[in-house]
Amino acid sequence: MLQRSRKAVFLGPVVSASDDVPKALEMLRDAQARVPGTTLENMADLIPEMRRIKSPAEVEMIRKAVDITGKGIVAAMQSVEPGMMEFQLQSILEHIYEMEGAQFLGFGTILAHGPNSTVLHYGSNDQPIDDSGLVLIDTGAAWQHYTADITRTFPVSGKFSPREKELYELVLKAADTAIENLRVGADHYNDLHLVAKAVLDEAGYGEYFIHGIGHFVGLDVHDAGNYALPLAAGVVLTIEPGIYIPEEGIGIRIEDVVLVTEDGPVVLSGHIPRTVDEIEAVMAD
Ligand SMILES: [Mn+2]
Repeated sequence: MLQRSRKAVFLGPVVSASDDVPKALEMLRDAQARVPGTTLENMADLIPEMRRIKSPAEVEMIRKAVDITGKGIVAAMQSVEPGMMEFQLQSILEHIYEMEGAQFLGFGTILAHGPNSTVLHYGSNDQPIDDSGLVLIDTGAAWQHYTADITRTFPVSGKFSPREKELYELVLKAADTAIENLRVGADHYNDLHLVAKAVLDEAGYGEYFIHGIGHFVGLDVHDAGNYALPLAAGVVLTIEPGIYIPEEGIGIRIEDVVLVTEDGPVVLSGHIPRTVDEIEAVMAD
């Protein structure tokens, strides 16, 4: 083949100096030693870039995954009862996904009550839910291999305490501020992460925001793509500010899936209850 085309293209991935040379490159090096005058072009960015920019058909699959996830989250909000185990509420959520036709999860569900919500990658989901505090669910049903990634935080009682409401609305303000800045040409770190962080800093809670503002989502929950590139139409990413206060046993994260368009951001998960009023109303129903 090299004798015919005189040109090879490497699609990656590019690995670090301490890793083995990829087999494909080793094979090409041997082939090039036998066919002089051939070139090797590095196109390792091609597939991650194709994955960063979603086609309308891909967006529809993500939208479907988000809608199914929303139905599960609403069911969990309406089903939570003191005395349940975390994994029992998780099974109600995931049962809805299956009944909606989604056989697979995009990633393991985090379902954390009270102090467990301050543990960033909590996943044992094996503790009892008592009648106080908040439940944090970070979850995504997958549809045709595309996944959602949504977090909602809600009170077991169906009503936020004044303190919970104060902190929740602060996180929501940080999320909305990042989403307002989500436009074609924006910079992921400066225009999204830092503006959300500034909202939390101003209220004195910046030090409790201990992770990034969000990530690309699609075929993978943390999807491929270069974060250094300015945002472009067709990018789908999560916006997920959070604050975690172990000394109060309160962890709050709000995560939405947002599509970048020429006309501004489209919050694909915006219909899933996310304000204090929306959550309290759906839980009272
Ligand atoms: Mn996420």
